Amino acid sequence: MFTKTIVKTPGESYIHGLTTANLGTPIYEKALQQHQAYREALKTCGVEVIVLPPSPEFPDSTFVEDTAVLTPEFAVISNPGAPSRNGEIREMEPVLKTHYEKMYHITSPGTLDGGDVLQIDRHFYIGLSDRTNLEGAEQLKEILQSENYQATIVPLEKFFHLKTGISYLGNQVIVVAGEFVEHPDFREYTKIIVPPEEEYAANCIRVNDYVIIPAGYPQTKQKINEAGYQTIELEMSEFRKLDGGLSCLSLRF
Ligand code: CIR
Repeated sequence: MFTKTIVKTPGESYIHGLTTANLGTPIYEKALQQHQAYREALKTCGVEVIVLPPSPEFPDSTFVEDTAVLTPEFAVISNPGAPSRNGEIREMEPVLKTHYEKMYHITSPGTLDGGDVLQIDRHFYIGLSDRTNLEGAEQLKEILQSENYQATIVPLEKFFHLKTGISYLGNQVIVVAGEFVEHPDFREYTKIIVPPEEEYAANCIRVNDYVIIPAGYPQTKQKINEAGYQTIELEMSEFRKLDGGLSCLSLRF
């Protein structure tokens, strides 16, 4: 059960953010509209939505998920692996301090993006990617274990972030695409398999009674509905252009 979320409005510099997607430059006005719809969807899920103002000096800072890992008991401030994004944590830390007494930090040479961290009940999975290195993953693993959580480090083959290809819906049900469909680390879970042509829909978020999914992925939507979840579909085109998925746009706690 989540009660709060943090989001950050994209600034005008958003269109200059990092990307590997080759889908063109985002249209700023449209990104703002899609962000507004995202906020409304979160409210429908019954959570408070804390909206932070844009940070023009950090084009990618609307992807707040990468700046922290949150649990009910403590927050871990990440150490984002992209140099142009690293300063985003300086703005997020004071915000999280107003909600958490206990804070940890990932420190250099360790790097870690929150998008590489998936929580499945008491077990965290930490992806090794271009953004999260082994040192950063091991720092997080140690913090989590000291707090009586389990942690497994998962080297990624192709996905950008761990959560680009996997989401947890609760009740031991995961949504998986690509390299995670047959991955031994996720063998024990019940899987909703996303077909290759709908791979972007593998990044979805369960928020209380709803699963928020990107619009335009009918097979995945149907499978999630058949598994017993209500869905809310959102247009995500302008975030997808910068490799961003639904989870990236919020911190949920
Ligand atoms: C970046 O390259 O960092 C951003 N353009 C996209 C970040 C997406 N975040 C996420 O998957 N958690």
